[in-house]
Amino acid sequence: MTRIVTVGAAQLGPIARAETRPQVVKRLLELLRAAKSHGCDLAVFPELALTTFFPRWYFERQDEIDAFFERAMPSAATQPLFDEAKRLGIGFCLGYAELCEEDGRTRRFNSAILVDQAGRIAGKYRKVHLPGHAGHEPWRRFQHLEKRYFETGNLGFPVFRAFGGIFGLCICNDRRWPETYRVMGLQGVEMVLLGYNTPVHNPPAPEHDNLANFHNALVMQSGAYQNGTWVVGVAKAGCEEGVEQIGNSIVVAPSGELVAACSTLGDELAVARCDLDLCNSYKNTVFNFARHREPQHYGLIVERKGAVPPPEV
Ligand code: CDT
Repeated sequence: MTRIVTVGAAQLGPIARAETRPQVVKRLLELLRAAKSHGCDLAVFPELALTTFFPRWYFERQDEIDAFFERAMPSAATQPLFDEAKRLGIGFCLGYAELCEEDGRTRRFNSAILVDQAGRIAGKYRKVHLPGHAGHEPWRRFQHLEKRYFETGNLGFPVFRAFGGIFGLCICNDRRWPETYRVMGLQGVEMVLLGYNTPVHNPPAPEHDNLANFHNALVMQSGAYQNGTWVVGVAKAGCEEGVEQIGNSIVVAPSGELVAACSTLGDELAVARCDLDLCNSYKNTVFNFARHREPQHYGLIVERKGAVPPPEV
């Protein structure tokens, strides 16, 4: 059997701080139309795709921070994207900063949505693994203040039925954690969509800098193979406000192989024709979880209050 989903990894080049939402949405619309003309069912945009990566700055004024957030989705600025996607009959995945009223208070999340070909929001995810720090660290060349500006996502790692298959979302740093893929893998995920903003330079560990692209591919290729799923990873790339960010947006098959990749650090589309049924070849054999996974033998100690912490090594 074949269940083909043609996907466009819609990489963005840098977004300047001064760039307005309408200017950014115009870029997204161009990529969306290019994706449609290449036969895509779905275009995947990066993390925080509507603004510059603002956690690189320390802001004290809440109104300055909140200017980067969307209060509704669609928002007035993103409505043209929804309208055009519906008109073209193409879906999309979009990362954005979400401000909402929930549990009687204002909350802020680093979020992503999956929109189907009819323009309906088919799924939403809020980033769980927030990297960086919460306090100003002036010794850094640039900040990474996700822990200051966002709350930890409270939706788990759900999967969604869309595009004739089972889809999951995660965001940037989530891709480095095996749990991300495994939690979705245990729910039968067939395609994981994710966007990222990854600086080449990691101030606390500069010795990793020359491995940034290697680690990017490594985590997505292993996550795909070990869970028998497609993975589509899409960058906001290039030199944004003086900070170099990696590109290397890729589409990974359930075999772990790369089937499409971007080659620039600018706005670029990489297209792959993905057969969701290829997942079965892995999910029904090597990674048949029901037959071969042995969680009861992993010696897993569930964290509990009062448990003795492991010795420091
Ligand atoms: N946006 C985001 O999550 N970026 C982080 C940078 C951490 S530094 C290694 C990432 O994991 O790519």
